[in-house]
Amino acid sequence: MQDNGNSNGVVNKSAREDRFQGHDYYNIDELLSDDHLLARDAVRSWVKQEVSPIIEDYANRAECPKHLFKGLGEIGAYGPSLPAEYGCGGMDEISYGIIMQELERGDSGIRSMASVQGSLVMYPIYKFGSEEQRKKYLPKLATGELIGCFGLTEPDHGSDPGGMITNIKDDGDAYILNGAKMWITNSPVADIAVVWAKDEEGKIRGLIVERGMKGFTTPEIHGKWSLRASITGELVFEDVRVPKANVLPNVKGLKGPLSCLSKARYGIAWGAIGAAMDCYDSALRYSQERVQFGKPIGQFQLTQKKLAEMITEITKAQLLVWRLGTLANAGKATPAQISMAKRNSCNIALQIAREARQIHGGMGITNEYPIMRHMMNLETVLTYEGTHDIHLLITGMDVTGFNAFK
Ligand code: TGC
Ligand code: FAD
Repeated sequence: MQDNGNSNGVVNKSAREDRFQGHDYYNIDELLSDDHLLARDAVRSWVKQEVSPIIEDYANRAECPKHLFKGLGEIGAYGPSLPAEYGCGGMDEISYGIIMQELERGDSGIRSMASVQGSLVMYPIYKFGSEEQRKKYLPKLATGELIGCFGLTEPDHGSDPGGMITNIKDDGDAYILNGAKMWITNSPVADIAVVWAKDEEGKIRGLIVERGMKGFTTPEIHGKWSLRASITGELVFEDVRVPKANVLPNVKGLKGPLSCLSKARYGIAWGAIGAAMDCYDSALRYSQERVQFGKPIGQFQLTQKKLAEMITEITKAQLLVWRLGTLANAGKATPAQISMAKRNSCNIALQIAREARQIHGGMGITNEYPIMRHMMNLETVLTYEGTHDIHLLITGMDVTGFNAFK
């Protein structure tokens, strides 16, 4: 990293430091417990120590910082709200959300590493697995000794996962699995994959597929301009023999994977606000330090408009997810409410990243600042776990009673 000035007169060294400070315009911290604040501070300092110094470099090289998988386990980022008896955090849903927010403040790809493991791998094993499956997998997943991935999307079935063609056929004490999954976070490094496939009756079942099973491969997807520090791949199944003991016994149908998505979308609703806060924080500081026409650019009304709108949207989103968290703690958060928060947080975060980029001028396109990386990441975050438009239609269906998907 350079530490000399650049042609804009901005000192690179200070820009490279993680100078992030939280923003709490409506004293929302007063709504949080000591445990929430402790979790937030612990993860924030971990991100400052472990993520910020390396993330631009890894994103630049399109490489996943795999050494962080263990560290994420150490800070309790995997399944924070799952029960302690399986080695998980035993915390409430607001703590889970805050942890995701702090991780995504660092990088959406780091939050992805945690939310796939916790919400899409550990949660279905906990919720739909047998006691043997829980004991076998959850403690090792909680520490990061095992890495998991979640296979729902297929090359021809993204927004419409119910059309999947990956399938299982009965073969005595095992099922024979065939098909392919696409766009799978962590697949090339995963030890296990929670895979959703149709049985001979056309019912969707969940299976735990282990690396090393014959016919199972996980090719990496290259060429992403988004989530570059997260590793993404395929899952390919060619006559893979999966023991029946690896089938999740307690769910059949699309509601199985979709309820995992609800858990993960909830985390993203919090997480994307973290990325927005980082962009706002950087833009605010830049507007106070960068001088043009003889004064800091923050003195210009158009810059103030951008910053005022950013903090307004961040504050509204913070209140929305806090309320969602209280509903989730009471077991009352509906999938449609989660959809609204996921869509809103991703949308405002992306808008904020774009405005923050403008405030940084030319410097905004460089990796001296986190803005462009967040912006590119957020294009994925807006799309995965249900696209912006799919979530609009979920809300539309909820309020009108008409299903636009059928
Ligand atoms: P539909 O007929 O509406 O529903 C089928 C059954 O599922 C139930 N259900 C849900 N249950 C729990 N949570 C939810 N969010 C649920 N949504 C629906 C529903 O009640 C029904 O139950 P039952 O008992 O009647 O059978 O299904 P549909 O085929 O019409 O599809 C509806 C639609 C489009 C909303 C849904 O399929 C959808 O959400 N599509 C988006 C797909 C998506 O989000 N894929 C994400 C893949 S995973 C991923 O992106 C991970 S990124 C991870 C990272 O790196 O962080
Ligand atoms: P499509 O479904 O083909 O959609 C294309 C466009 O059509 C979108 O704009 C969409 O909104 C629109 N559209 C579709 N249907 C409708 C409709 N009915 N009405 C109006 N518009 C519509 N999946 C996993 O299973 N596991 C993972 O770990 C995972 N990780 C991912 C990581 C990355 C980096 C990415 C990019 C994706 C990941 N996904 C994962 C897949 C992700 O969930 C899908 O990309 C997403 O659900 C959209 O599916 P699609 O890309 O096939 O787009």
